[in-house]
Amino acid sequence: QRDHIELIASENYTYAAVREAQGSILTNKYAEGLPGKRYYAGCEFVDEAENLARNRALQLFVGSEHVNVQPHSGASANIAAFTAAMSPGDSFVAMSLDQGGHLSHGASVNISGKWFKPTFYGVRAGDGLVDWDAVQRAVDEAKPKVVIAGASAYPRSLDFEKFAAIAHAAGAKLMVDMAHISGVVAAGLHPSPFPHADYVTTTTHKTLRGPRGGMIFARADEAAAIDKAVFPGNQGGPLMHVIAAKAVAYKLALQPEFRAYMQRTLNNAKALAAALAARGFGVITGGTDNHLILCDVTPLGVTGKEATAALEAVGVTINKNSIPGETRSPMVTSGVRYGTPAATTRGMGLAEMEQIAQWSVEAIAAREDAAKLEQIRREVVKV
Ligand code: DSN
Repeated sequence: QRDHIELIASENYTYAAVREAQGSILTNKYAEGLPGKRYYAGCEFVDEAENLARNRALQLFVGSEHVNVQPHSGASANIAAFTAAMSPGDSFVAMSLDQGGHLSHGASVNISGKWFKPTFYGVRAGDGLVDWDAVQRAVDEAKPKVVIAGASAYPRSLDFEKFAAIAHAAGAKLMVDMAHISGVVAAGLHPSPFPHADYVTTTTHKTLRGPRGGMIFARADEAAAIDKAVFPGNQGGPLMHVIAAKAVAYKLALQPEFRAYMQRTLNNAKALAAALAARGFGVITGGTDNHLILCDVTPLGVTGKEATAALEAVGVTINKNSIPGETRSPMVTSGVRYGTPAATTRGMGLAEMEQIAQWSVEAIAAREDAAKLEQIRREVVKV
C-alpha cells in the first residue's frame, strides 16, 4: 500500500482511529438483537457503540429515517433488503453487470439472480448514459416488486427522483445501492437518494472511508422489516468492533474536512479523466461527475487485462472492467476503471493526476519492455 498508487475506485485508506476501533476488544462480544433488546447479557458498551453509529448515520444522510448498521458488507445489505421487499421468485429491475451494475443486483451466479427474477436495463450505446427507455421497458415488462438504482462502474450522477417516479408509478419500491457514492452523497456533492428511495444500501469503506462493512437505510414504516431481514433473516451476531469503527468513521464524515476531501476527490477524478482522454484513452461518457472513470483501452491497442497488468508492473493499481457493449469476457475486458478516493486520501492532487495519466500511457506502450517498466516503477515509488 505504501509502494503502489492505489486507484481502485472502490478502495480507500481508512483513518487510524477507525483501524483502532476495528482492531479493538469489542470483537470479543456477541450481541444478537438491537441496542436494548439483545439475546445476550453484558451488552451495555456495545449498545453505546451501535447507538452512536445509528444516530451519526442518520445525521450524516439528511432525510434518512431508519438505519441498520449491522450488515457485514454491501452484498449482505443488498440481500437483506431483497428479502425484506420480496419473496423468492419475485421480479426486480436493475442495471446489468456488464453495463456498470453490480454482481449482487441479479447476476446469474449470485443468490440475487438465482432466487429472484431480474430484468435488466443498461446504458445507451452512444453516450454511455442511463437508458431511460430501457428502464421503463424493463419495468413495464417485468412488473417488478423492486427497482434498483446504483452501480459499480457508472461515472455520472444518478437521477434518483426519476428512478423513484418510474418505480412508484408501477407500484414497485425503489432500492438505491449508493455503495460507490455514499461519501459523495454525505458530502452533498451528489443528488441524495433521500427522500426518494424506499431502501438505501451501502458499503462503508469506499468513498465514505470507514471500516469494511455495510448498512441499510429504510423508511420508518419499513424499519421493522429491514431489521428482521438483517437479523435473524440473514445474519447472526453483528461485528461490534466494526460497528464501533463505523461510529468513528461517521463522526469524521460529519466534519467540514470530509466535504473538502470529497471535493478534492471529485476534482482529481475530473482532472484524471481529462488527462487520460488527452492521451488516447476512450473515456466513457467523456468524463465523470463522481470519483470514478471508466475507459475503453482498445484505442491504445490493448485489452483491459493487458493494460491493468502493465500498470501493475509499474506500481499503479487499477482494475480491468467491462465497458458498455463489451465483446470480451469479464476476465479480459476492453476497459479499465480508475478511481481517486485513495490517492486523494494520500494527499495527491491535480499534478499527480497528470503524472498518473502519463505513466499509464507509457507503461502500456512499454508493456513488453521490462527495463522501461522498471524505470517507471522507480519513479512511481518516489511519490
Ligand atoms: N467490488 C466493488 C467494486 O469494485 O466496485 C463493489 O462491491
